[in-house]
Amino acid sequence: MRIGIIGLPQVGKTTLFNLLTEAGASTGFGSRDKANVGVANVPDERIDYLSSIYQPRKTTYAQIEFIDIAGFGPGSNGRDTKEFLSALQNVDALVQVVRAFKSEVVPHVLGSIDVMRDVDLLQSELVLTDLSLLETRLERLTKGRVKGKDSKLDLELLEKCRTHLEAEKPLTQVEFTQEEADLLRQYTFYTAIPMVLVVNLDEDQLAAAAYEKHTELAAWAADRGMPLIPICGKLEEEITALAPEERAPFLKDLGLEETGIARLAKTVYSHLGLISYFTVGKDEVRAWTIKAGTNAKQAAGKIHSDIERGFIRAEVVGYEDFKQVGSMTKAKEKGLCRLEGKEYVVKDGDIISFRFNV
Ligand SMILES: Nc1nc2c(ncn2[C@@H]2O[C@H](COP(=O)(O)OP(=O)(O)O)[C@@H](O)[C@H]2O)c(=O)[nH]1
Ligand SMILES: [Mg+2]
Repeated sequence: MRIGIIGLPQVGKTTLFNLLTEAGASTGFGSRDKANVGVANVPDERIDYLSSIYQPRKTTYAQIEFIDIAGFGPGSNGRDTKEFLSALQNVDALVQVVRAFKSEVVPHVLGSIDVMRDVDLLQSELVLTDLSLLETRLERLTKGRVKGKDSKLDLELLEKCRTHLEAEKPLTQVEFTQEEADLLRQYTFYTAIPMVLVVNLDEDQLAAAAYEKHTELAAWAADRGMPLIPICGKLEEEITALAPEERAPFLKDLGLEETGIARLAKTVYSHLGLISYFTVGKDEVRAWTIKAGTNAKQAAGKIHSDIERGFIRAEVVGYEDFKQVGSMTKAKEKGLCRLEGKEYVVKDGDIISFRFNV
């Protein structure tokens, strides 16, 4: 899974990228021309708990890859929109960072802070790009230049997309039949990429849980089915600088349950329809990433294709069931361990041991 971080220059993209991936890429003015790639762990209290029980040699969290794409739009140093857009190809989701924080030292590239202007700007750019892609495709289809293909469905699909795009509606918000959705994938429209919105706040705004136009932004995001996550980049940096044991008390003082970065990673994960199942043991406690709806046999294939091919059965204990008794032996004694076949749909938090034949 690859997630692109986008937004205007100087809004805090690289700061967030560093916090997510601990990659240490350079931030600030003049550092914006480079795309950074890194991997982030998805924090998971369940993995923490299972590790405390098993004391494994290795603990592995679910991971997502982030790409910090160079700034887009005004002030992006003449960077070509085309280049920006091509960096977006092959991403599974986007995180758009919008700036609300005030700062004397970091001027906003457009001279003032306005979250609505900024989100509208990027959204229009994506919508317009999709419309022009669409026109090209339509033209080719109507001129019959795509040979050996019944293009009636394609034409209908593109007309449908056009109607929505002209109403400035991102394609993520349009309902498609399975057949249409399959067709749509080949067109790689930008507004069809799921998006999470992050608003980067200063300490005062975070404390007040308010900033200029925050109700409008919340409505805008809700309208488009985008989760909206408030984060204070500066504060997150301070938290990261603390010793691990000091972090929880610090957050508690601020009335927060977890860091904004943790919430962001989790939100991206679930917004993509991803869930985790776990394997446990003395060697490793590990989260495995699957799409919701994956069956046991396919899930086994995440570990190794041999396990999928030779699949016999899955021994499954739900995470909550395990936590009630605190050990696998007790879970089995109490009949909490189920034997499931290949069609079993794996649930988020299932602890699984696969039986297989090679
Ligand atoms: N005051 C304040 N400054 C921030 C915050 N987040 C980032 N910055 C600063 O804004 C500048 C641009 O940040 P950067 O992450 O490089 O932005 P990018 O161009 O979007 O990648 C840097 O000097 C950061 O230290 C924040 O929450 N508050
Ligand atoms: Mg940057």
